[in-house]
Amino acid sequence: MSDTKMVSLDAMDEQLIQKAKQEGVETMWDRKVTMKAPCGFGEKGVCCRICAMGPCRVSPVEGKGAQRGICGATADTIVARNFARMIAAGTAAHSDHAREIAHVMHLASKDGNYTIKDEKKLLRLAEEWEVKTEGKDIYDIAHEVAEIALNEFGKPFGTLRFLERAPEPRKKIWEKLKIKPRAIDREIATIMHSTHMGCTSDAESLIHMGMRTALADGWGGSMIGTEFSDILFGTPVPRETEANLGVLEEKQINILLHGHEPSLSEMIVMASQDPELVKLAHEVGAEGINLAGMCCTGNEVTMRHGVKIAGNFYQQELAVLTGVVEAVIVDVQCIFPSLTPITDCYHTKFITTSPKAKITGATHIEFNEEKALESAKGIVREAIENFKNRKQDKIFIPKTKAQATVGYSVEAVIKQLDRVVNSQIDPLGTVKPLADVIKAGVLRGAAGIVGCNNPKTQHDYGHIEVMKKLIANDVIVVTTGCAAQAAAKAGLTSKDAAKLAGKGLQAVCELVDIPPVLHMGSCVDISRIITLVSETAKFMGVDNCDLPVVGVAPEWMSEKAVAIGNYVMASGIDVFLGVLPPVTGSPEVVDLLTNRVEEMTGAKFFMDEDSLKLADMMLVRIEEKRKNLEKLG
Ligand code: SF4
Ligand code: WCC
Ligand code: FE2
Repeated sequence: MSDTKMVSLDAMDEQLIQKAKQEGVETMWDRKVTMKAPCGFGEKGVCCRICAMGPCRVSPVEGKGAQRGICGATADTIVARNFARMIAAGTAAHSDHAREIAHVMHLASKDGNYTIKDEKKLLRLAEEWEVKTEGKDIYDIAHEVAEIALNEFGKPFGTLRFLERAPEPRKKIWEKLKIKPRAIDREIATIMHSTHMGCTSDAESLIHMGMRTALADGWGGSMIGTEFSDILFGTPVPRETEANLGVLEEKQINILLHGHEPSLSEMIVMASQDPELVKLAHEVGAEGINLAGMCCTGNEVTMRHGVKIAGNFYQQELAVLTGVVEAVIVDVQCIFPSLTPITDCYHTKFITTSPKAKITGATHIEFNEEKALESAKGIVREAIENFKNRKQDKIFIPKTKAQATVGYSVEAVIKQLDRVVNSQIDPLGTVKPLADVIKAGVLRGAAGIVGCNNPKTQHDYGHIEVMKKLIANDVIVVTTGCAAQAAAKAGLTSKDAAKLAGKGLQAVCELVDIPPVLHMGSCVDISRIITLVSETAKFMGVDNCDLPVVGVAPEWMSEKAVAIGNYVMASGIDVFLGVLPPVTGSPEVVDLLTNRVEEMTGAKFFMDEDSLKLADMMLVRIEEKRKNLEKLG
């Protein structure tokens, strides 16, 4: 058995893991032990399964073992191809999510389940995309804008529309490097083509192409995902909530929302408030219906409704172990197939809803967007009817939970900043106050801390330690995804956490009335961070790479994170990784990513498995950027 002390920062996780052992239930930790050390070839990225002459695994060490695959591919080629394919897969995931949301907007109608919640944001976007709005019904505008977005996936000519939002020097860099993404699907297809057996073998070219595809995620799919979700479901504003498994309620129907697309979770939120279903919940002996979120769908509904956060990626099995979850409702991405055997050990229903993510042994209730609320009600009803099946002797809800303030969209951040603007002198609604405190050095810089959990590190340790170190050094933190949930659980997204910040950041938190770590949403909402950085750069008349800003993924695990890392880097922001990507088998690829890309994009990757060292490297880099910024005046 693994040393459970290594498992998590949170003692509560360990209590549940002990419970699993006592009840003979297998968790990811048991499987991690069975798995032993990861395959060395795979870990270094030097195994190729691209054609049936192989699989070929080449030696990362010169002179030892096979140096080339059967076709002659070198370690550099194999590593770069595998890496590029990770980017393509990640981009596909975020972008297909966005496509669904755009379809939902195309469906939206005044009397339908899906309506337009943020008309102003829709009108702004319509103007940006030159859609005529005068005298037109808001839904006609929505449909037209949605159709344009849907065309971004497959248009035959031109490059993506949202690229125009970048600072001018950034656009020039992309132009020069020829990495302005064309249609989103096209960039994904191009990678799949170029990495096919016998196509591109040049590592640099693959990294290049990878950047273009990744940019199709950040400035394409992810940005569409965020913008359209805001228009449909409302742009988040600050609100209070709670986080960690202690939010589960013994006397209520607990529904765990896990996955990514708000089109499903929004409807479940509505269904859970349906008077008939609330009545039914009382009839089965429960005091109410308690929704709790996990991973990004959890972030989406906490940002817009304050739905409580059950936990992050690595807690999905632990939530079921409490014995009080009536249903785990999932759509796509980051869902463990082990939720089938683990829910079988309890009364919990495991309900899949998307044809894109059917899971063996789960109950599949397909979510139908055309009859969204009806579908959602059916799903909630299943959960309610399952309440009677709880096994009383298997119930254990840890007490732990923390207060959190969430909901920091870019609009919300700017609104907070307005508090310190003297409107007689300066206009409201700009990033000027942020630019001012950065220039003055009150804030040394900003960090976007994002990404998953990974059993290669202690649960949440990387997230929390890096955040604490940065805020103590007057670096403001913005966060999304499972990193944001880690922060919420640790109390870092509460305003109270300002006491852990350095003097400068503390003063900013007080004046602007914000926590030192801002929860900005789900993984696609990293586009919010990119937008905020770009707006600040534009305001200061510089490029993103000139700002003392870093991107960090201390515990990443998914292909989506690889796409994110690459678009953040290609957008001019340094990326710090706490888990090594499978590239170390190629000195050429490592050199490209951690060194040579800087000449191209003004940013590069830093990698170190020691989070604290990583944080030190960030602080050094931030100060370097500050010096250069001063020179720029
Ligand atoms: Fe081996 Fe080349 Fe085929 Fe890859 S593409 S499996 S290296 S022969
Ligand atoms: Ni985004 Fe990572 Fe969480 Fe999944 S939900 S686990 S990709 S950070
Ligand atoms: Fe996510």
